[in-house]
Amino acid sequence: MSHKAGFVNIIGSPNVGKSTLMNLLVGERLSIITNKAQTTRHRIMGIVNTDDYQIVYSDTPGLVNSAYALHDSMMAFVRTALQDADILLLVVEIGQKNLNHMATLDKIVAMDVPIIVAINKIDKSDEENVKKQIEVWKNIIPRAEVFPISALHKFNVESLFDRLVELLPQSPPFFDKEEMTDKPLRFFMSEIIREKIFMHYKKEVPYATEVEIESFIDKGHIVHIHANIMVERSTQKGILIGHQGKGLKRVGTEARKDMEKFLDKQVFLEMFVKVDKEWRSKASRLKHYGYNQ
Ligand SMILES: Nc1nc2c(ncn2[C@@H]2O[C@H](COP(=O)(O)OP(=O)(O)OP(=O)(O)O)[C@@H](O)[C@H]2O)c(=O)[nH]1
Ligand SMILES: [Mg+2]
Repeated sequence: MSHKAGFVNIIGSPNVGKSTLMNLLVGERLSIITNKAQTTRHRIMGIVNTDDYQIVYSDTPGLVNSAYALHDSMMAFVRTALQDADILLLVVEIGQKNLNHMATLDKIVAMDVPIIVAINKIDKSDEENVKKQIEVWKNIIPRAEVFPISALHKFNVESLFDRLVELLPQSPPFFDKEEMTDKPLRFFMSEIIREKIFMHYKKEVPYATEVEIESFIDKGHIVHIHANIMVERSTQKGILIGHQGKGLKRVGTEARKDMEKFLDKQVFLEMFVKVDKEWRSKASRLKHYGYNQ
């Protein structure tokens, strides 16, 4: 039998559960998840391999109307994901009657690859509403297949997965069959720290924060990680560190625990908070942090 492989690219509005769904489909905690919009900033690939097929999922940032250069980079990741999809997986949430970005919806409607709309968070609704919602999305994208799911409660995701495998085109694998992602370990370490900052800080602080792994040294039984947390202003630095350093300490403790789970090794984590003035609006800084493609 011939081999199947393809890119299943996950697109949608912010906070609808794209990352939750990708982690579930891949079976690993690759993407960070928080209850705040715009958590994901990169295109993150999660690869599922068997002898017969390879599915390359891409989690992408939620669709945004650009307010600063970082948003442009985030949307550039979405654009490439629209271009190279073999199957487009549009995630929406229950109650959502449209996409927050009409230009992207127009592009999706015009695509000639299979489109699946996953209506997520149906645990928050009832059967009647779910039926209505399916009709809403069938009207918006008539040729899409619609799957009501709950990524959080792992409901109906298996049938979605089976359908994706069916739709996968015949192709040799794109990546080595041992690979699970396109990103290096350092990337996941920085994302774990960012997740804790998104969880524990309000307003601008999470959005003004970037995390850079200065060094990652594997000493066998323990990994030494030195991370710089960059913020845009000194007031944000103060907020992040918190009274007597308690804020930063909490981030460090929680991040280290998650890193140890991810790496299955002991971790020694050192973090420093620094100011990188208006990094979100500067092309050169965004490039430095790995955003420009
Ligand atoms: N009730 C419910 N909540 C869910 C479900 N799936 C995800 N969530 C929650 O929705 C929030 C956003 O989830 P994410 O997976 O980070 O959403 P996202 O679409 O990746 O968000 P961005 O990266 O910001 O665009 C989190 O608090 C999740 O726990 C679901 O099936 N039901
Ligand atoms: Mg996400």
